[in-house]
Amino acid sequence: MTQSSVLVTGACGEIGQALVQALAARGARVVTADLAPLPESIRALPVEHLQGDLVNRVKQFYDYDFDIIYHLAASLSAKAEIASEEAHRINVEGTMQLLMMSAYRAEKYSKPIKFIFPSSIAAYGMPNITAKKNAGRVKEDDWNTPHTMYGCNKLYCEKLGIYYGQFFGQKHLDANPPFMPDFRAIRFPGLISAFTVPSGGTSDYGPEMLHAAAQGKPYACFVRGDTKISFMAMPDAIKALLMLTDAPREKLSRQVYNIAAFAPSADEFRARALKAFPNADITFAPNPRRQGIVDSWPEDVDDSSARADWGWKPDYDEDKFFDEYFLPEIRRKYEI
Ligand code: AKB
Repeated sequence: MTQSSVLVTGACGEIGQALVQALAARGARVVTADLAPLPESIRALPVEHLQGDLVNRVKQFYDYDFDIIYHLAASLSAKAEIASEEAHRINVEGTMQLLMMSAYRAEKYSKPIKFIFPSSIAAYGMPNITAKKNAGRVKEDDWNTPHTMYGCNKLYCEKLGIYYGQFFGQKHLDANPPFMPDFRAIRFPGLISAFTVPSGGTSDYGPEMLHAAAQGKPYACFVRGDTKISFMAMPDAIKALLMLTDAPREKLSRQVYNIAAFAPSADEFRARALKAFPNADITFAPNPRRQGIVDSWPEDVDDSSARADWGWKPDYDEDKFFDEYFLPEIRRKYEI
C-alpha cells in the first residue's frame, strides 16, 4: 500500500484513530475527514485533515485522486435509535455520496478505487432469544433482518456498495463492464481498544465495563449478565481491514465478510474484570431498549469465508486479548 493515496472518513472515531496510525506507519498518503478536529493520538501524524460534515461537503473529495477509501463515519446503534433521521442521513446518504464519487472517478479515469466499508453484526436480526441461542455462529447470508436503524443502514449500504461495484452503469449484462469501485466490507463484532472508549454504540458495555474496572470506577452494566455477542481486540480489527484491502480481487468470493475472535457473556467479562481488578464494582442494571438491541444480534458469527478467501485469523483469542493486549496496555494507560 506504500504511497497509496487514502481517504479515511470518521477518522476521529475509535477505529479511525487506530487505522490512521497503521496507515501512516505503512507510508500511505492519508487524508482524514471528520466532524471533529483530530485527536491527540493522530494529530502529529503527516495527514491532511478535512473537518466538516461529510454529506454537505462531499464535493471537496472530487479534487483528490484516492486509491483507497475507508468510509468509517457513522452514527452507531444506540445513538441511531434516538436520532434515526439524522442517522439515516449520515449512514446512508454519506455512503451513497462517496460511492457515487468512487464510481464517477473509476469510470472517468479507468481506475477502480478500493472502497472499504465497516459493516456490523447489527446487520443481523434474531427474532427472539431462543432463535439466537439455536442459531450459534451465523453465516453472512442468514438472518439479514436487522431490528435497528443502524443495522438497516449498514445492510442497505452493503447492497449499495455491491450495486456500485458490480452493476452501476452496466447497460447490457454481456457488455464489457466499465471500471467500478472495488467494494469490500467487513461485518465487525463489538470492538475493544485499550486506548479509547467507545460512545454511541450498544456493544459499548464490554469496553465500558473493563475501562471502568481498571480506573476503580463503579459500573452498572446496561445488559443482563447472560448477554452474549462477539467481540474483538482493536488491533485485530485493523489487521482485518488491511488484510482485506490487500487481498487480490480474484481471491474474493464475496463482497461482505464476517470476522470473529471471541464471544464472552457480560458475566464472563465481569469475572475477567474482577480477576484483574479485585475491587471492581460491577453491577447489572439492564436497560430494556439497549438490551433489545443486543438480544437481536447473534451470539457469534461464522468467519470461514474470510479465513478461506484472504487468510483471516485473529491474533487475539479471549486469553491472549486479556493477557497480552488489554491488561498490560490498560495498566500503562491508567498507571496502575
Ligand atoms: C455498535 O454497538 O453500534 C457497534 C457495532 C456492533 O457495530 N459497536
